[in-house]
Amino acid sequence: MKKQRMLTGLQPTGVITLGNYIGAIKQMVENQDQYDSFLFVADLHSITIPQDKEELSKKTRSLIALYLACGIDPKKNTIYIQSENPYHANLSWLLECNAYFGEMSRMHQFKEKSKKHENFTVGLFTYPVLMAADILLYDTNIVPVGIDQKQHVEIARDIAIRFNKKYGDTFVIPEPKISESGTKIMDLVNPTQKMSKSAENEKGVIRILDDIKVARKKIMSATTDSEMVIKYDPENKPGISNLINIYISLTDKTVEEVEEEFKDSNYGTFKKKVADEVEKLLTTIQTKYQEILNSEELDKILDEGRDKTIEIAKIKYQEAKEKMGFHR
Ligand code: ATP
Ligand code: LTN
Repeated sequence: MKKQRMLTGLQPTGVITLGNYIGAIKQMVENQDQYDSFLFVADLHSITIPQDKEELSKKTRSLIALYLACGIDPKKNTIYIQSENPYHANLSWLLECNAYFGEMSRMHQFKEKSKKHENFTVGLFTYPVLMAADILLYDTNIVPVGIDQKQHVEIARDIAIRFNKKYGDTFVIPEPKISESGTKIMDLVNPTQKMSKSAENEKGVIRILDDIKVARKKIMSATTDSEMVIKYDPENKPGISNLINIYISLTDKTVEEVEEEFKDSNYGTFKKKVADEVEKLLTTIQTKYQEILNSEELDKILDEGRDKTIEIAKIKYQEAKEKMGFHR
């Protein structure tokens, strides 16, 4: 039987965080045998917010190396850079003309990010349509993302359903796949905010390439509460619940098992255990990362990914274009 297609992308906006790893990459690694997997770097999305042009390609290469270091197997995944395939932006335009201003205005991410910048770009607004193109070009069935991206996958579904109705069956309707444990990892200093790659306060964010001692320290000084009970209660105990989420995601234990394991422990003991798990993960990834970063293998993987995805995307783009009436 033909495998279903799974696809996701991350933006090269900084060294990935524990949140990105748990929300997106870990799911891709765990499901790479079961699905025909596509994993890319969403560099076109990253320029919706100003980027340093000297840094952009370095960050892109580093992200690809991190994918591999995190356990993404290039034999089981098609790995590519979004901007190397012109059909993403091309299809995006066709879809923009089938997407409404009203629905785009309701996107949470746009509302949040546009508030942070005095003069934001049109690209920040149409961002979800480009994401829809990324997904729909490849007949994607499953899109593993963190909960913050669920709304964007839903808009991709809406656009696909609308397009199919208007012009005839063209696109597969994708499903978001949200990881069960630790759906949203929060900032360690301000646990009511998402842990974000582009966060300003480094103390709240664990980056996969952080120095191990620094990462441990961040966990040990994570904000908690004045009770001394290790109990999962995101509303009243966001700090401890966030650490529980990190711990269950890295150990594959359940919340109940963790509450039982630490029922007689204090926060310090629990934090140490969480720090041990983070240290284990970071050490493994960092060792592999250094080996991969400057290897020629990386370029070979990217060339193959580019050629393969251009071939597939070209056919889908032509089909969409013709259905909309573009032909001689
Ligand atoms: P930025 O700060 O630049 O917006 P980001 O950290 O939000 O970046 P993205 O590149 O936008 O990262 O997201 C990559 C993937 O990681 C997405 O699937 C997103 O849902 C997931 N993700 C991001 N942050 C978290 C988090 N804190 N917890 C769980 N998943 C997350
Ligand atoms: N918007 C996503 C990155 C992204 C993506 C995609 C994820 C761009 N295109 C297609 C899944 C499918 C983000 O910020 N994480």
